[in-house]
Amino acid sequence: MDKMDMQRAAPVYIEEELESTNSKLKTMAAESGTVLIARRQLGGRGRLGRSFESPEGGIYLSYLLRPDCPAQECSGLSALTALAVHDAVFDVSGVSADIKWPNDLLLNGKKLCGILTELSFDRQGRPEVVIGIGLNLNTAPEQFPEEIKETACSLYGETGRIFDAELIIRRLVERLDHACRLWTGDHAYFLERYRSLSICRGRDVLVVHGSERRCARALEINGDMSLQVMYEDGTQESLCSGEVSLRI
Ligand code: BT5
Repeated sequence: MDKMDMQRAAPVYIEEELESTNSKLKTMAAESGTVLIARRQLGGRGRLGRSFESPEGGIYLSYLLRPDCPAQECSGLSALTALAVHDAVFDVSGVSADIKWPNDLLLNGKKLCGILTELSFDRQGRPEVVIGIGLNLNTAPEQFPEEIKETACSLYGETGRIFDAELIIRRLVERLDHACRLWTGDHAYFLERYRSLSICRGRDVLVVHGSERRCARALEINGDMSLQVMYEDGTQESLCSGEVSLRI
């Protein structure tokens, strides 16, 4: 496994090809802060059993974190990650992507990045989180399969510029390190930034619960990162990211 030289305690590994960086990192019994990157994945995973297309050109990165907080407080980590990716992309390209609750980054309404955060417990019962990021960086639009051609985009496709993958990886790891260090501190700052970059608030959305679909108005992102929505009959619900997908 190649190692990237970065001034940090935990290693950053790079592989040409893996099934899934999240799956592999979980098996490595690695120290907190370890990063595993693949240039392409054969079985990239999304949420709820969905797949994440991972052709050459994208960045597929997993970050292991053993947080000093109870498991129930880990739910905000996806949001924190979305901010870190937003900032790393902005640092390198000057492009400010939108955040779509809970964990997508969009550019011109199309998906630029997906995040999959998986929580498990070590032998002592402490939480262990693998944060997976799939970022379409230099992916050519024709590399996307037909099913997602209309809904996916890459930074290259939207700007016409090719970006230095190593530079963006370095910025991303720095941003994630910084965010994870601050994680046990004040969440209010993150929440405010997340809210301000978020495109859901005040929009009409379609809430998908399994096979059921309901129209709703997205009201606010709550302090626990759930999304408060109001249905057409006036009833409200606070949605957890694990249960629903939003269609905007
Ligand atoms: C996600 O799931 O978007 C989370 C994706 C996380 C991928 C990273 S890559 C590194 C790490 N290792 C892994 O195995 N996974 C993580 P979800 O919100 O469920 O979205 C999945 C849906 O996005 C699919 O059903 C497609 O509609 C769409 N999609 C698939 N591949 C895409 C891509 N490359 N770009 C944009 N959209 C995509």
